[in-house]
Amino acid sequence: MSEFFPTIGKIPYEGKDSKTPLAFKYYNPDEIIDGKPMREHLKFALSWWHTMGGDGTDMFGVGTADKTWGESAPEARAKAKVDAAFEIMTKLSIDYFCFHDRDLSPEYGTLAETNAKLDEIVDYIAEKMKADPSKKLLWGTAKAFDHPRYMHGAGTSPSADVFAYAAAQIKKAIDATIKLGGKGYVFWGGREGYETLLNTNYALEQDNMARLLKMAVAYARSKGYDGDFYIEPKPKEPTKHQYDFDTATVLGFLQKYGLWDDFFMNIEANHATLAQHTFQHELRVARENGKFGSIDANQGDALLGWDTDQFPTNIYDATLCMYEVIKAGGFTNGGLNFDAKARRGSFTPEDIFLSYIAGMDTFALGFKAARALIADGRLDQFVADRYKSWTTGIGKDIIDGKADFESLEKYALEKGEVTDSLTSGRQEMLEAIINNVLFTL
Ligand code: XUL
Ligand code: CO
Repeated sequence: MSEFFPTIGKIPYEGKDSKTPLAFKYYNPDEIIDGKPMREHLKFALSWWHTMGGDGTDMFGVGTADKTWGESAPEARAKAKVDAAFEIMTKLSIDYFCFHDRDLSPEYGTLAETNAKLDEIVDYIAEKMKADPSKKLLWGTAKAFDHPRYMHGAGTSPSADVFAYAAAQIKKAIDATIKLGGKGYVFWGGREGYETLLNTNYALEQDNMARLLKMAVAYARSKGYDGDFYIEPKPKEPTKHQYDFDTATVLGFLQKYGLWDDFFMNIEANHATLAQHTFQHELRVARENGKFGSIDANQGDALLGWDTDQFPTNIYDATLCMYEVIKAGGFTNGGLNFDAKARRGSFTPEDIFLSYIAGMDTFALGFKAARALIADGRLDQFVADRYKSWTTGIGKDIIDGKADFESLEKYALEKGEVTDSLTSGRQEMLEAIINNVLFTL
């Protein structure tokens, strides 16, 4: 089979002093850290939609990158995409991929035909995976948001017919995920939200979304799927108000509808910042609730208020992200999916590789920096010390359930003013510690 990128070989690891653009400076896939290779710590994934399909089209102009893969017929192009994706993954030492059903194979005339064509591509991928078992599916999902039928939502559509269609589509995407051995299935609420409450039955839409999720879990489990389901929160875009606003909102939803045990979070950096949170905040909320699952790695632009899906190059954010991942015990079924696209002006085939190298090196360095921060211990020690009043005396009594309002009032009256017991938050010192650790790596 001929190569799609004949001028690009396997990307080598050359180390931080390398000036070679097409080489890793920090990501050394086979370097053993804490008993396992870096590639297994980071579990990088290629996003089929951006990498294989995204050609730079925006609302002001047509695509700038050629993503036809040399084929004009949809069936042939879908197959060529598979070949090209496997070549990219191999050359970049990426072990995982993620897809929406329609990224793999587009819609045809009827759902039956669409399903049959999707089956062919899924079978083709399964064959390629058999030939190269190092390639694995991280997660699958359904594109239940781009076709006009989903203009008012899928699971939250006012139309029961649309709900049924979405269920049929998701059922098939779950089949594809299971067939390819995926251990994750993602729900990103594409158009699950509203533009105006003037035309919206909020309560019914929420109940119906939960119904859809319950049916999805019941179906997948009945087929022997033992992986995770992920919800990927996003506050806005495409709808003005997305129901899965942020992690905290989703956790409340899962609890209310009895979905807690099956679902975890897929946290996307640019979605976090759209919700006016830091990436680390979303990861912390998920982790502390036992709901950390997977990551869509990218970054937004502080000056732009939308989901720019840029390749992540911010080392500070990547470090604090990996700090949370390590504290969560690392990835289990999840991984680090680059839900990211090269800028419209970065349109050449080399840019695919250069942008992944930039993102992968950022997270490899972030991983090392996070390990160094934890080994350094100053941050963790500071937090432990800051809360030490909860380990003895009145603090311990409160935690042990031995205090009530009467006893606390008595304590406060006897104690008098308590400002003496307060210590500085030392934010600036802590930020300087991060700089210190980062720049002595
Ligand atoms: C959209 C987004 C999606 C999900 C999968 O903002 O992040 O690509 O990751 O549907
Ligand atoms: Co995403």
